[in-house]
Amino acid sequence: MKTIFVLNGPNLNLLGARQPEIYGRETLADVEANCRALVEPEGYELRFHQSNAEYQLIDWIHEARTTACALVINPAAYTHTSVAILDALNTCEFPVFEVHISNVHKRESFRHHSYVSLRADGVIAGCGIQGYELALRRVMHLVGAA
Ligand code: CA2
Repeated sequence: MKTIFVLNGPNLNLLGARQPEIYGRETLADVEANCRALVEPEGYELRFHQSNAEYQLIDWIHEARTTACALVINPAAYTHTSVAILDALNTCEFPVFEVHISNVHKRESFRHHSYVSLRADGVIAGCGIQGYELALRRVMHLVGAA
């Protein structure tokens, strides 16, 4: 069975609880349920995680390196700061997609630069939580039957 990792960075555990005008009212549990409903009937295994710790995200990327066929990541604020996450992603040979719930390019200038985009095969921003499903559809198209 092919495994897809979906990783979420700091503060995304608060999704739905704060700033609904930017991030919407749905929770991270809703995001996970939507992702599962999309990929599991197609026969893929989904590993869905969130952490506020940079090292934990890196450890999951390392685990994905040897077990996964693709990875979708919303690195949250680490998008704009983390060379360490970029370095970890650069060790992965499978498709990597970067997702942002908000349109980072419509926001503060410090959100316009992404280290992760230097590795990502595709970037989806500003499509709300639907961006995760869009990324997963692209992943399934690329990696083929589970
Ligand atoms: O738009 C996105 O998905 C972001 O990755 C979200 C990050 C932000 O730093 C990026 O620039 C863009 C912030 C995640 C914080 O999530 C919250 C969700 C609800 C309430 C408070 C924070």
